[in-house]
Amino acid sequence: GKPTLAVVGATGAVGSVMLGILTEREDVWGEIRLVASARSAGKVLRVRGEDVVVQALTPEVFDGVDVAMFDVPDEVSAEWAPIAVERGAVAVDNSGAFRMDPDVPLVVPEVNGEQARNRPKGIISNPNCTTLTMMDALGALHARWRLTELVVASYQAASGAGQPGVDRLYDELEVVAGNRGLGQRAGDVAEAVAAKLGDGPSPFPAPLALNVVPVAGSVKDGGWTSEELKVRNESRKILGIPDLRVSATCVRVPVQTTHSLAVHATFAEEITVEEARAALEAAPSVEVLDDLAAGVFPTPAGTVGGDPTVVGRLRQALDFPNTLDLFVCGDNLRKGAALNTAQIAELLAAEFTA
Ligand code: 2RA
Repeated sequence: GKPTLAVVGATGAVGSVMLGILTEREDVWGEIRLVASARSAGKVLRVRGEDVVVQALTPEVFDGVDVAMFDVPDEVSAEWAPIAVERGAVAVDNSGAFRMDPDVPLVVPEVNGEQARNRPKGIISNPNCTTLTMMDALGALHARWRLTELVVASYQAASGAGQPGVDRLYDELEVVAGNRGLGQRAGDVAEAVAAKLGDGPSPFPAPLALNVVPVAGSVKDGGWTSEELKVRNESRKILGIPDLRVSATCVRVPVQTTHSLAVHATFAEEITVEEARAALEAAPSVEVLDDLAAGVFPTPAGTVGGDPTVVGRLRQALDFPNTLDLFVCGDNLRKGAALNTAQIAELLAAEFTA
């Protein structure tokens, strides 16, 4: 029969998108079990046109499960993915808990899908959304010109911080909406937001409305953030280039969903815009929107809700031979999270039914 799937974290921002994706895509699953914290157990969610009651996260919930997807915080995955494996499932984990474990493959099906078969711990990791947003495009270019250096700046959406991030962005936008005097004096937006929202919890370290915040993730050694280190470490692992030179600056912007990246990619061989465009157009999961004179370029608002990685602004870097500059947008909840996880799970489903 068809394999049984468990979706752990079904009620979160990524989980909700996952239920839509499971409903839209070719149905390779038998039973789909929805799992969340005890607080959300008993809720009824729709998947594949049917109502499904959410079950609490317990060891027994994994009995009979073939594939268990996890969209939960790192510490929950660290504890529960191995329990799912003990109960007989393969875990596909979208947290940071296992991504850099040498015994856990870090998989983007279009780039290194074959690595999903080698999973000594029974766990496969899904990359962080910021890395993932550019991987299909960079994988296609790397296959031909060999990537040697990557300098990126990200423009990350509020939903990267989950539903609390989205709620906070809209709460702040309500505070600033209609107040055209704001944004002219240092600190006035922060004061207006604090006056209305008090010390209400924000996942962001500064106001996001009328602002950009050059901090995403947690603070790490040397002044780097966790997001910036993930871009470096995960790009190296996925592309299989252990000595890839990477430098990233990760920035949060007042966008609901879809991360963007300004990418400065250097290759071992000379690359032209025309050849790069052809290679990107040939990549099935990449869409090229690149006709500046005609006003055609990628934006997050024009990308959100779709599956492809959208690239544009292709330029031969004027002062850097072998370097291509480009702008990349990808829905951080879809390809950046739920879609890639679903694609990995489908590779497993194909193995089980083969
Ligand atoms: C963010 N990449 O955008 C993170 C989510 N995993 O905050």
